[in-house]
Amino acid sequence: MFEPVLLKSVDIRSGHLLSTYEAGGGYQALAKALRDYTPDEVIELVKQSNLRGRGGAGFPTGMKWSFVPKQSGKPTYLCCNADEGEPGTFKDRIIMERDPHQLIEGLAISAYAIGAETAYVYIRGEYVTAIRRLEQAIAEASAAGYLGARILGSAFNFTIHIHCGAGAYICGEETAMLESLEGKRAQPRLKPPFPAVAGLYASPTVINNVETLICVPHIVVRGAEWFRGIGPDKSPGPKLYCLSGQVRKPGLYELPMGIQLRELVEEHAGGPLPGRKVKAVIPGGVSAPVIPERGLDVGMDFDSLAAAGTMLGSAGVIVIDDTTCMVKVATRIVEFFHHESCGKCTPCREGLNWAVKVLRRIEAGEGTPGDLEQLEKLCKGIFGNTFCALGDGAAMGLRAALAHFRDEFVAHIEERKCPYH
Ligand code: L3W
Repeated sequence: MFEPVLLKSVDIRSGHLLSTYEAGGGYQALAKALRDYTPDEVIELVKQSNLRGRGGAGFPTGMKWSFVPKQSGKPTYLCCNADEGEPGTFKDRIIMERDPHQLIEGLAISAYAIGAETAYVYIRGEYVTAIRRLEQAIAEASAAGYLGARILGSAFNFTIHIHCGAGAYICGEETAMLESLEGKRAQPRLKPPFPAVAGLYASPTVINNVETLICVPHIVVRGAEWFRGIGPDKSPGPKLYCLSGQVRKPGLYELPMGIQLRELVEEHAGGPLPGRKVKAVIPGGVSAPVIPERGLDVGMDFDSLAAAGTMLGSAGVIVIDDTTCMVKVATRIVEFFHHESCGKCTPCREGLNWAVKVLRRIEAGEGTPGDLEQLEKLCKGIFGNTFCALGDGAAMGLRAALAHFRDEFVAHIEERKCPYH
């Protein structure tokens, strides 16, 4: 039987308070890390655990930490990406609202490992309750000596600052986030150099997602083998899945990495609404290409989903049933990316604008015979030709919708109307 650890306190009314967190064993991982491990040993432990980043790309966390140069002569920064803007994704919000000390402890241990004395938590501005709760928790943790100077009698000093976003999805892209933190317009930087070498104020900077950071205290307390024992060896650990769309029991679920998508949708989320059938699932936020129902027998982990032509992304699982028009779904998703494009790269800025126009006319029953080929050409022009993953996400999603649900697009063009209306 799988025992949830990341969400174990989120249903407790006082879960956001220090007293509740301490009563459940909170901050013992920080004490253990400072007492028993050198920073390099913490990095080694996280490497051994095979923890991979939960923000979208699944990069090995311990490896990312080990890229930080030891003697750069500059301060090292830790940034927490809490700009949860991916449609269908709400896991980090629940953690920050209901169990913010778990994040603070994860930040403190991670900062100790990489040699950072300062962390910035970049939070989506709309997350008003999460911001307030995290501010309160930082104040409580500072008063109790878990933050500040000489933490728990050690030589480790650590401060956390909160920075609120202002409603731009692009700030979730790590280098745009750094620009925004520096007070500039949030446009992605070219990589390399990667932030681990030259990030915030050109200093070494580690950027990790909220869920990645909260795994760290559990790895310190329970060990790397415990973590690796959950789910696939190359992509292990407890995982938060956000279930939304046309299912009976939408919500946030903690289950092993690698669980079958069909089990997640049909058993845990209760399956489709009465009288309906699942038609398709978007497995990892709208950046992840859609999977038709016949593809649901796939493990929810980075490698299995990549092999299936999609990705785990933020694990925002959006279920689409047989009453929904896929042309409408594709149009809304491309409209979203077009709206959120920062405009820096021409293929993304112009290509998405063009794609939205074509999709809107198909949806309205005014499509023309060459439109699908035009959309495919646009996807080809965008994919791989932009600084960041935003354009790629849009192009991959549109390509998948065209490939799997071509008949619906063709029906709109030939019948000159939406068959669902
Ligand atoms: C040092 C190297 N570091 C790679 C680091 C890199 C980054 C991570 C992954 O995100 C997905 C996509 C979006 N030396 C390195 C290195 N790194 N090689 O590893 O890098 P990469 O380039 O594979 O992916 P990416 O462009 O950072 C693409 C999603 O992430 N996304 C994430 C949003 C996350 C939030 C959130 O956490 N709240 O909003 C944004 O684009 O969907 O799936 O750290 O620096 N040789």
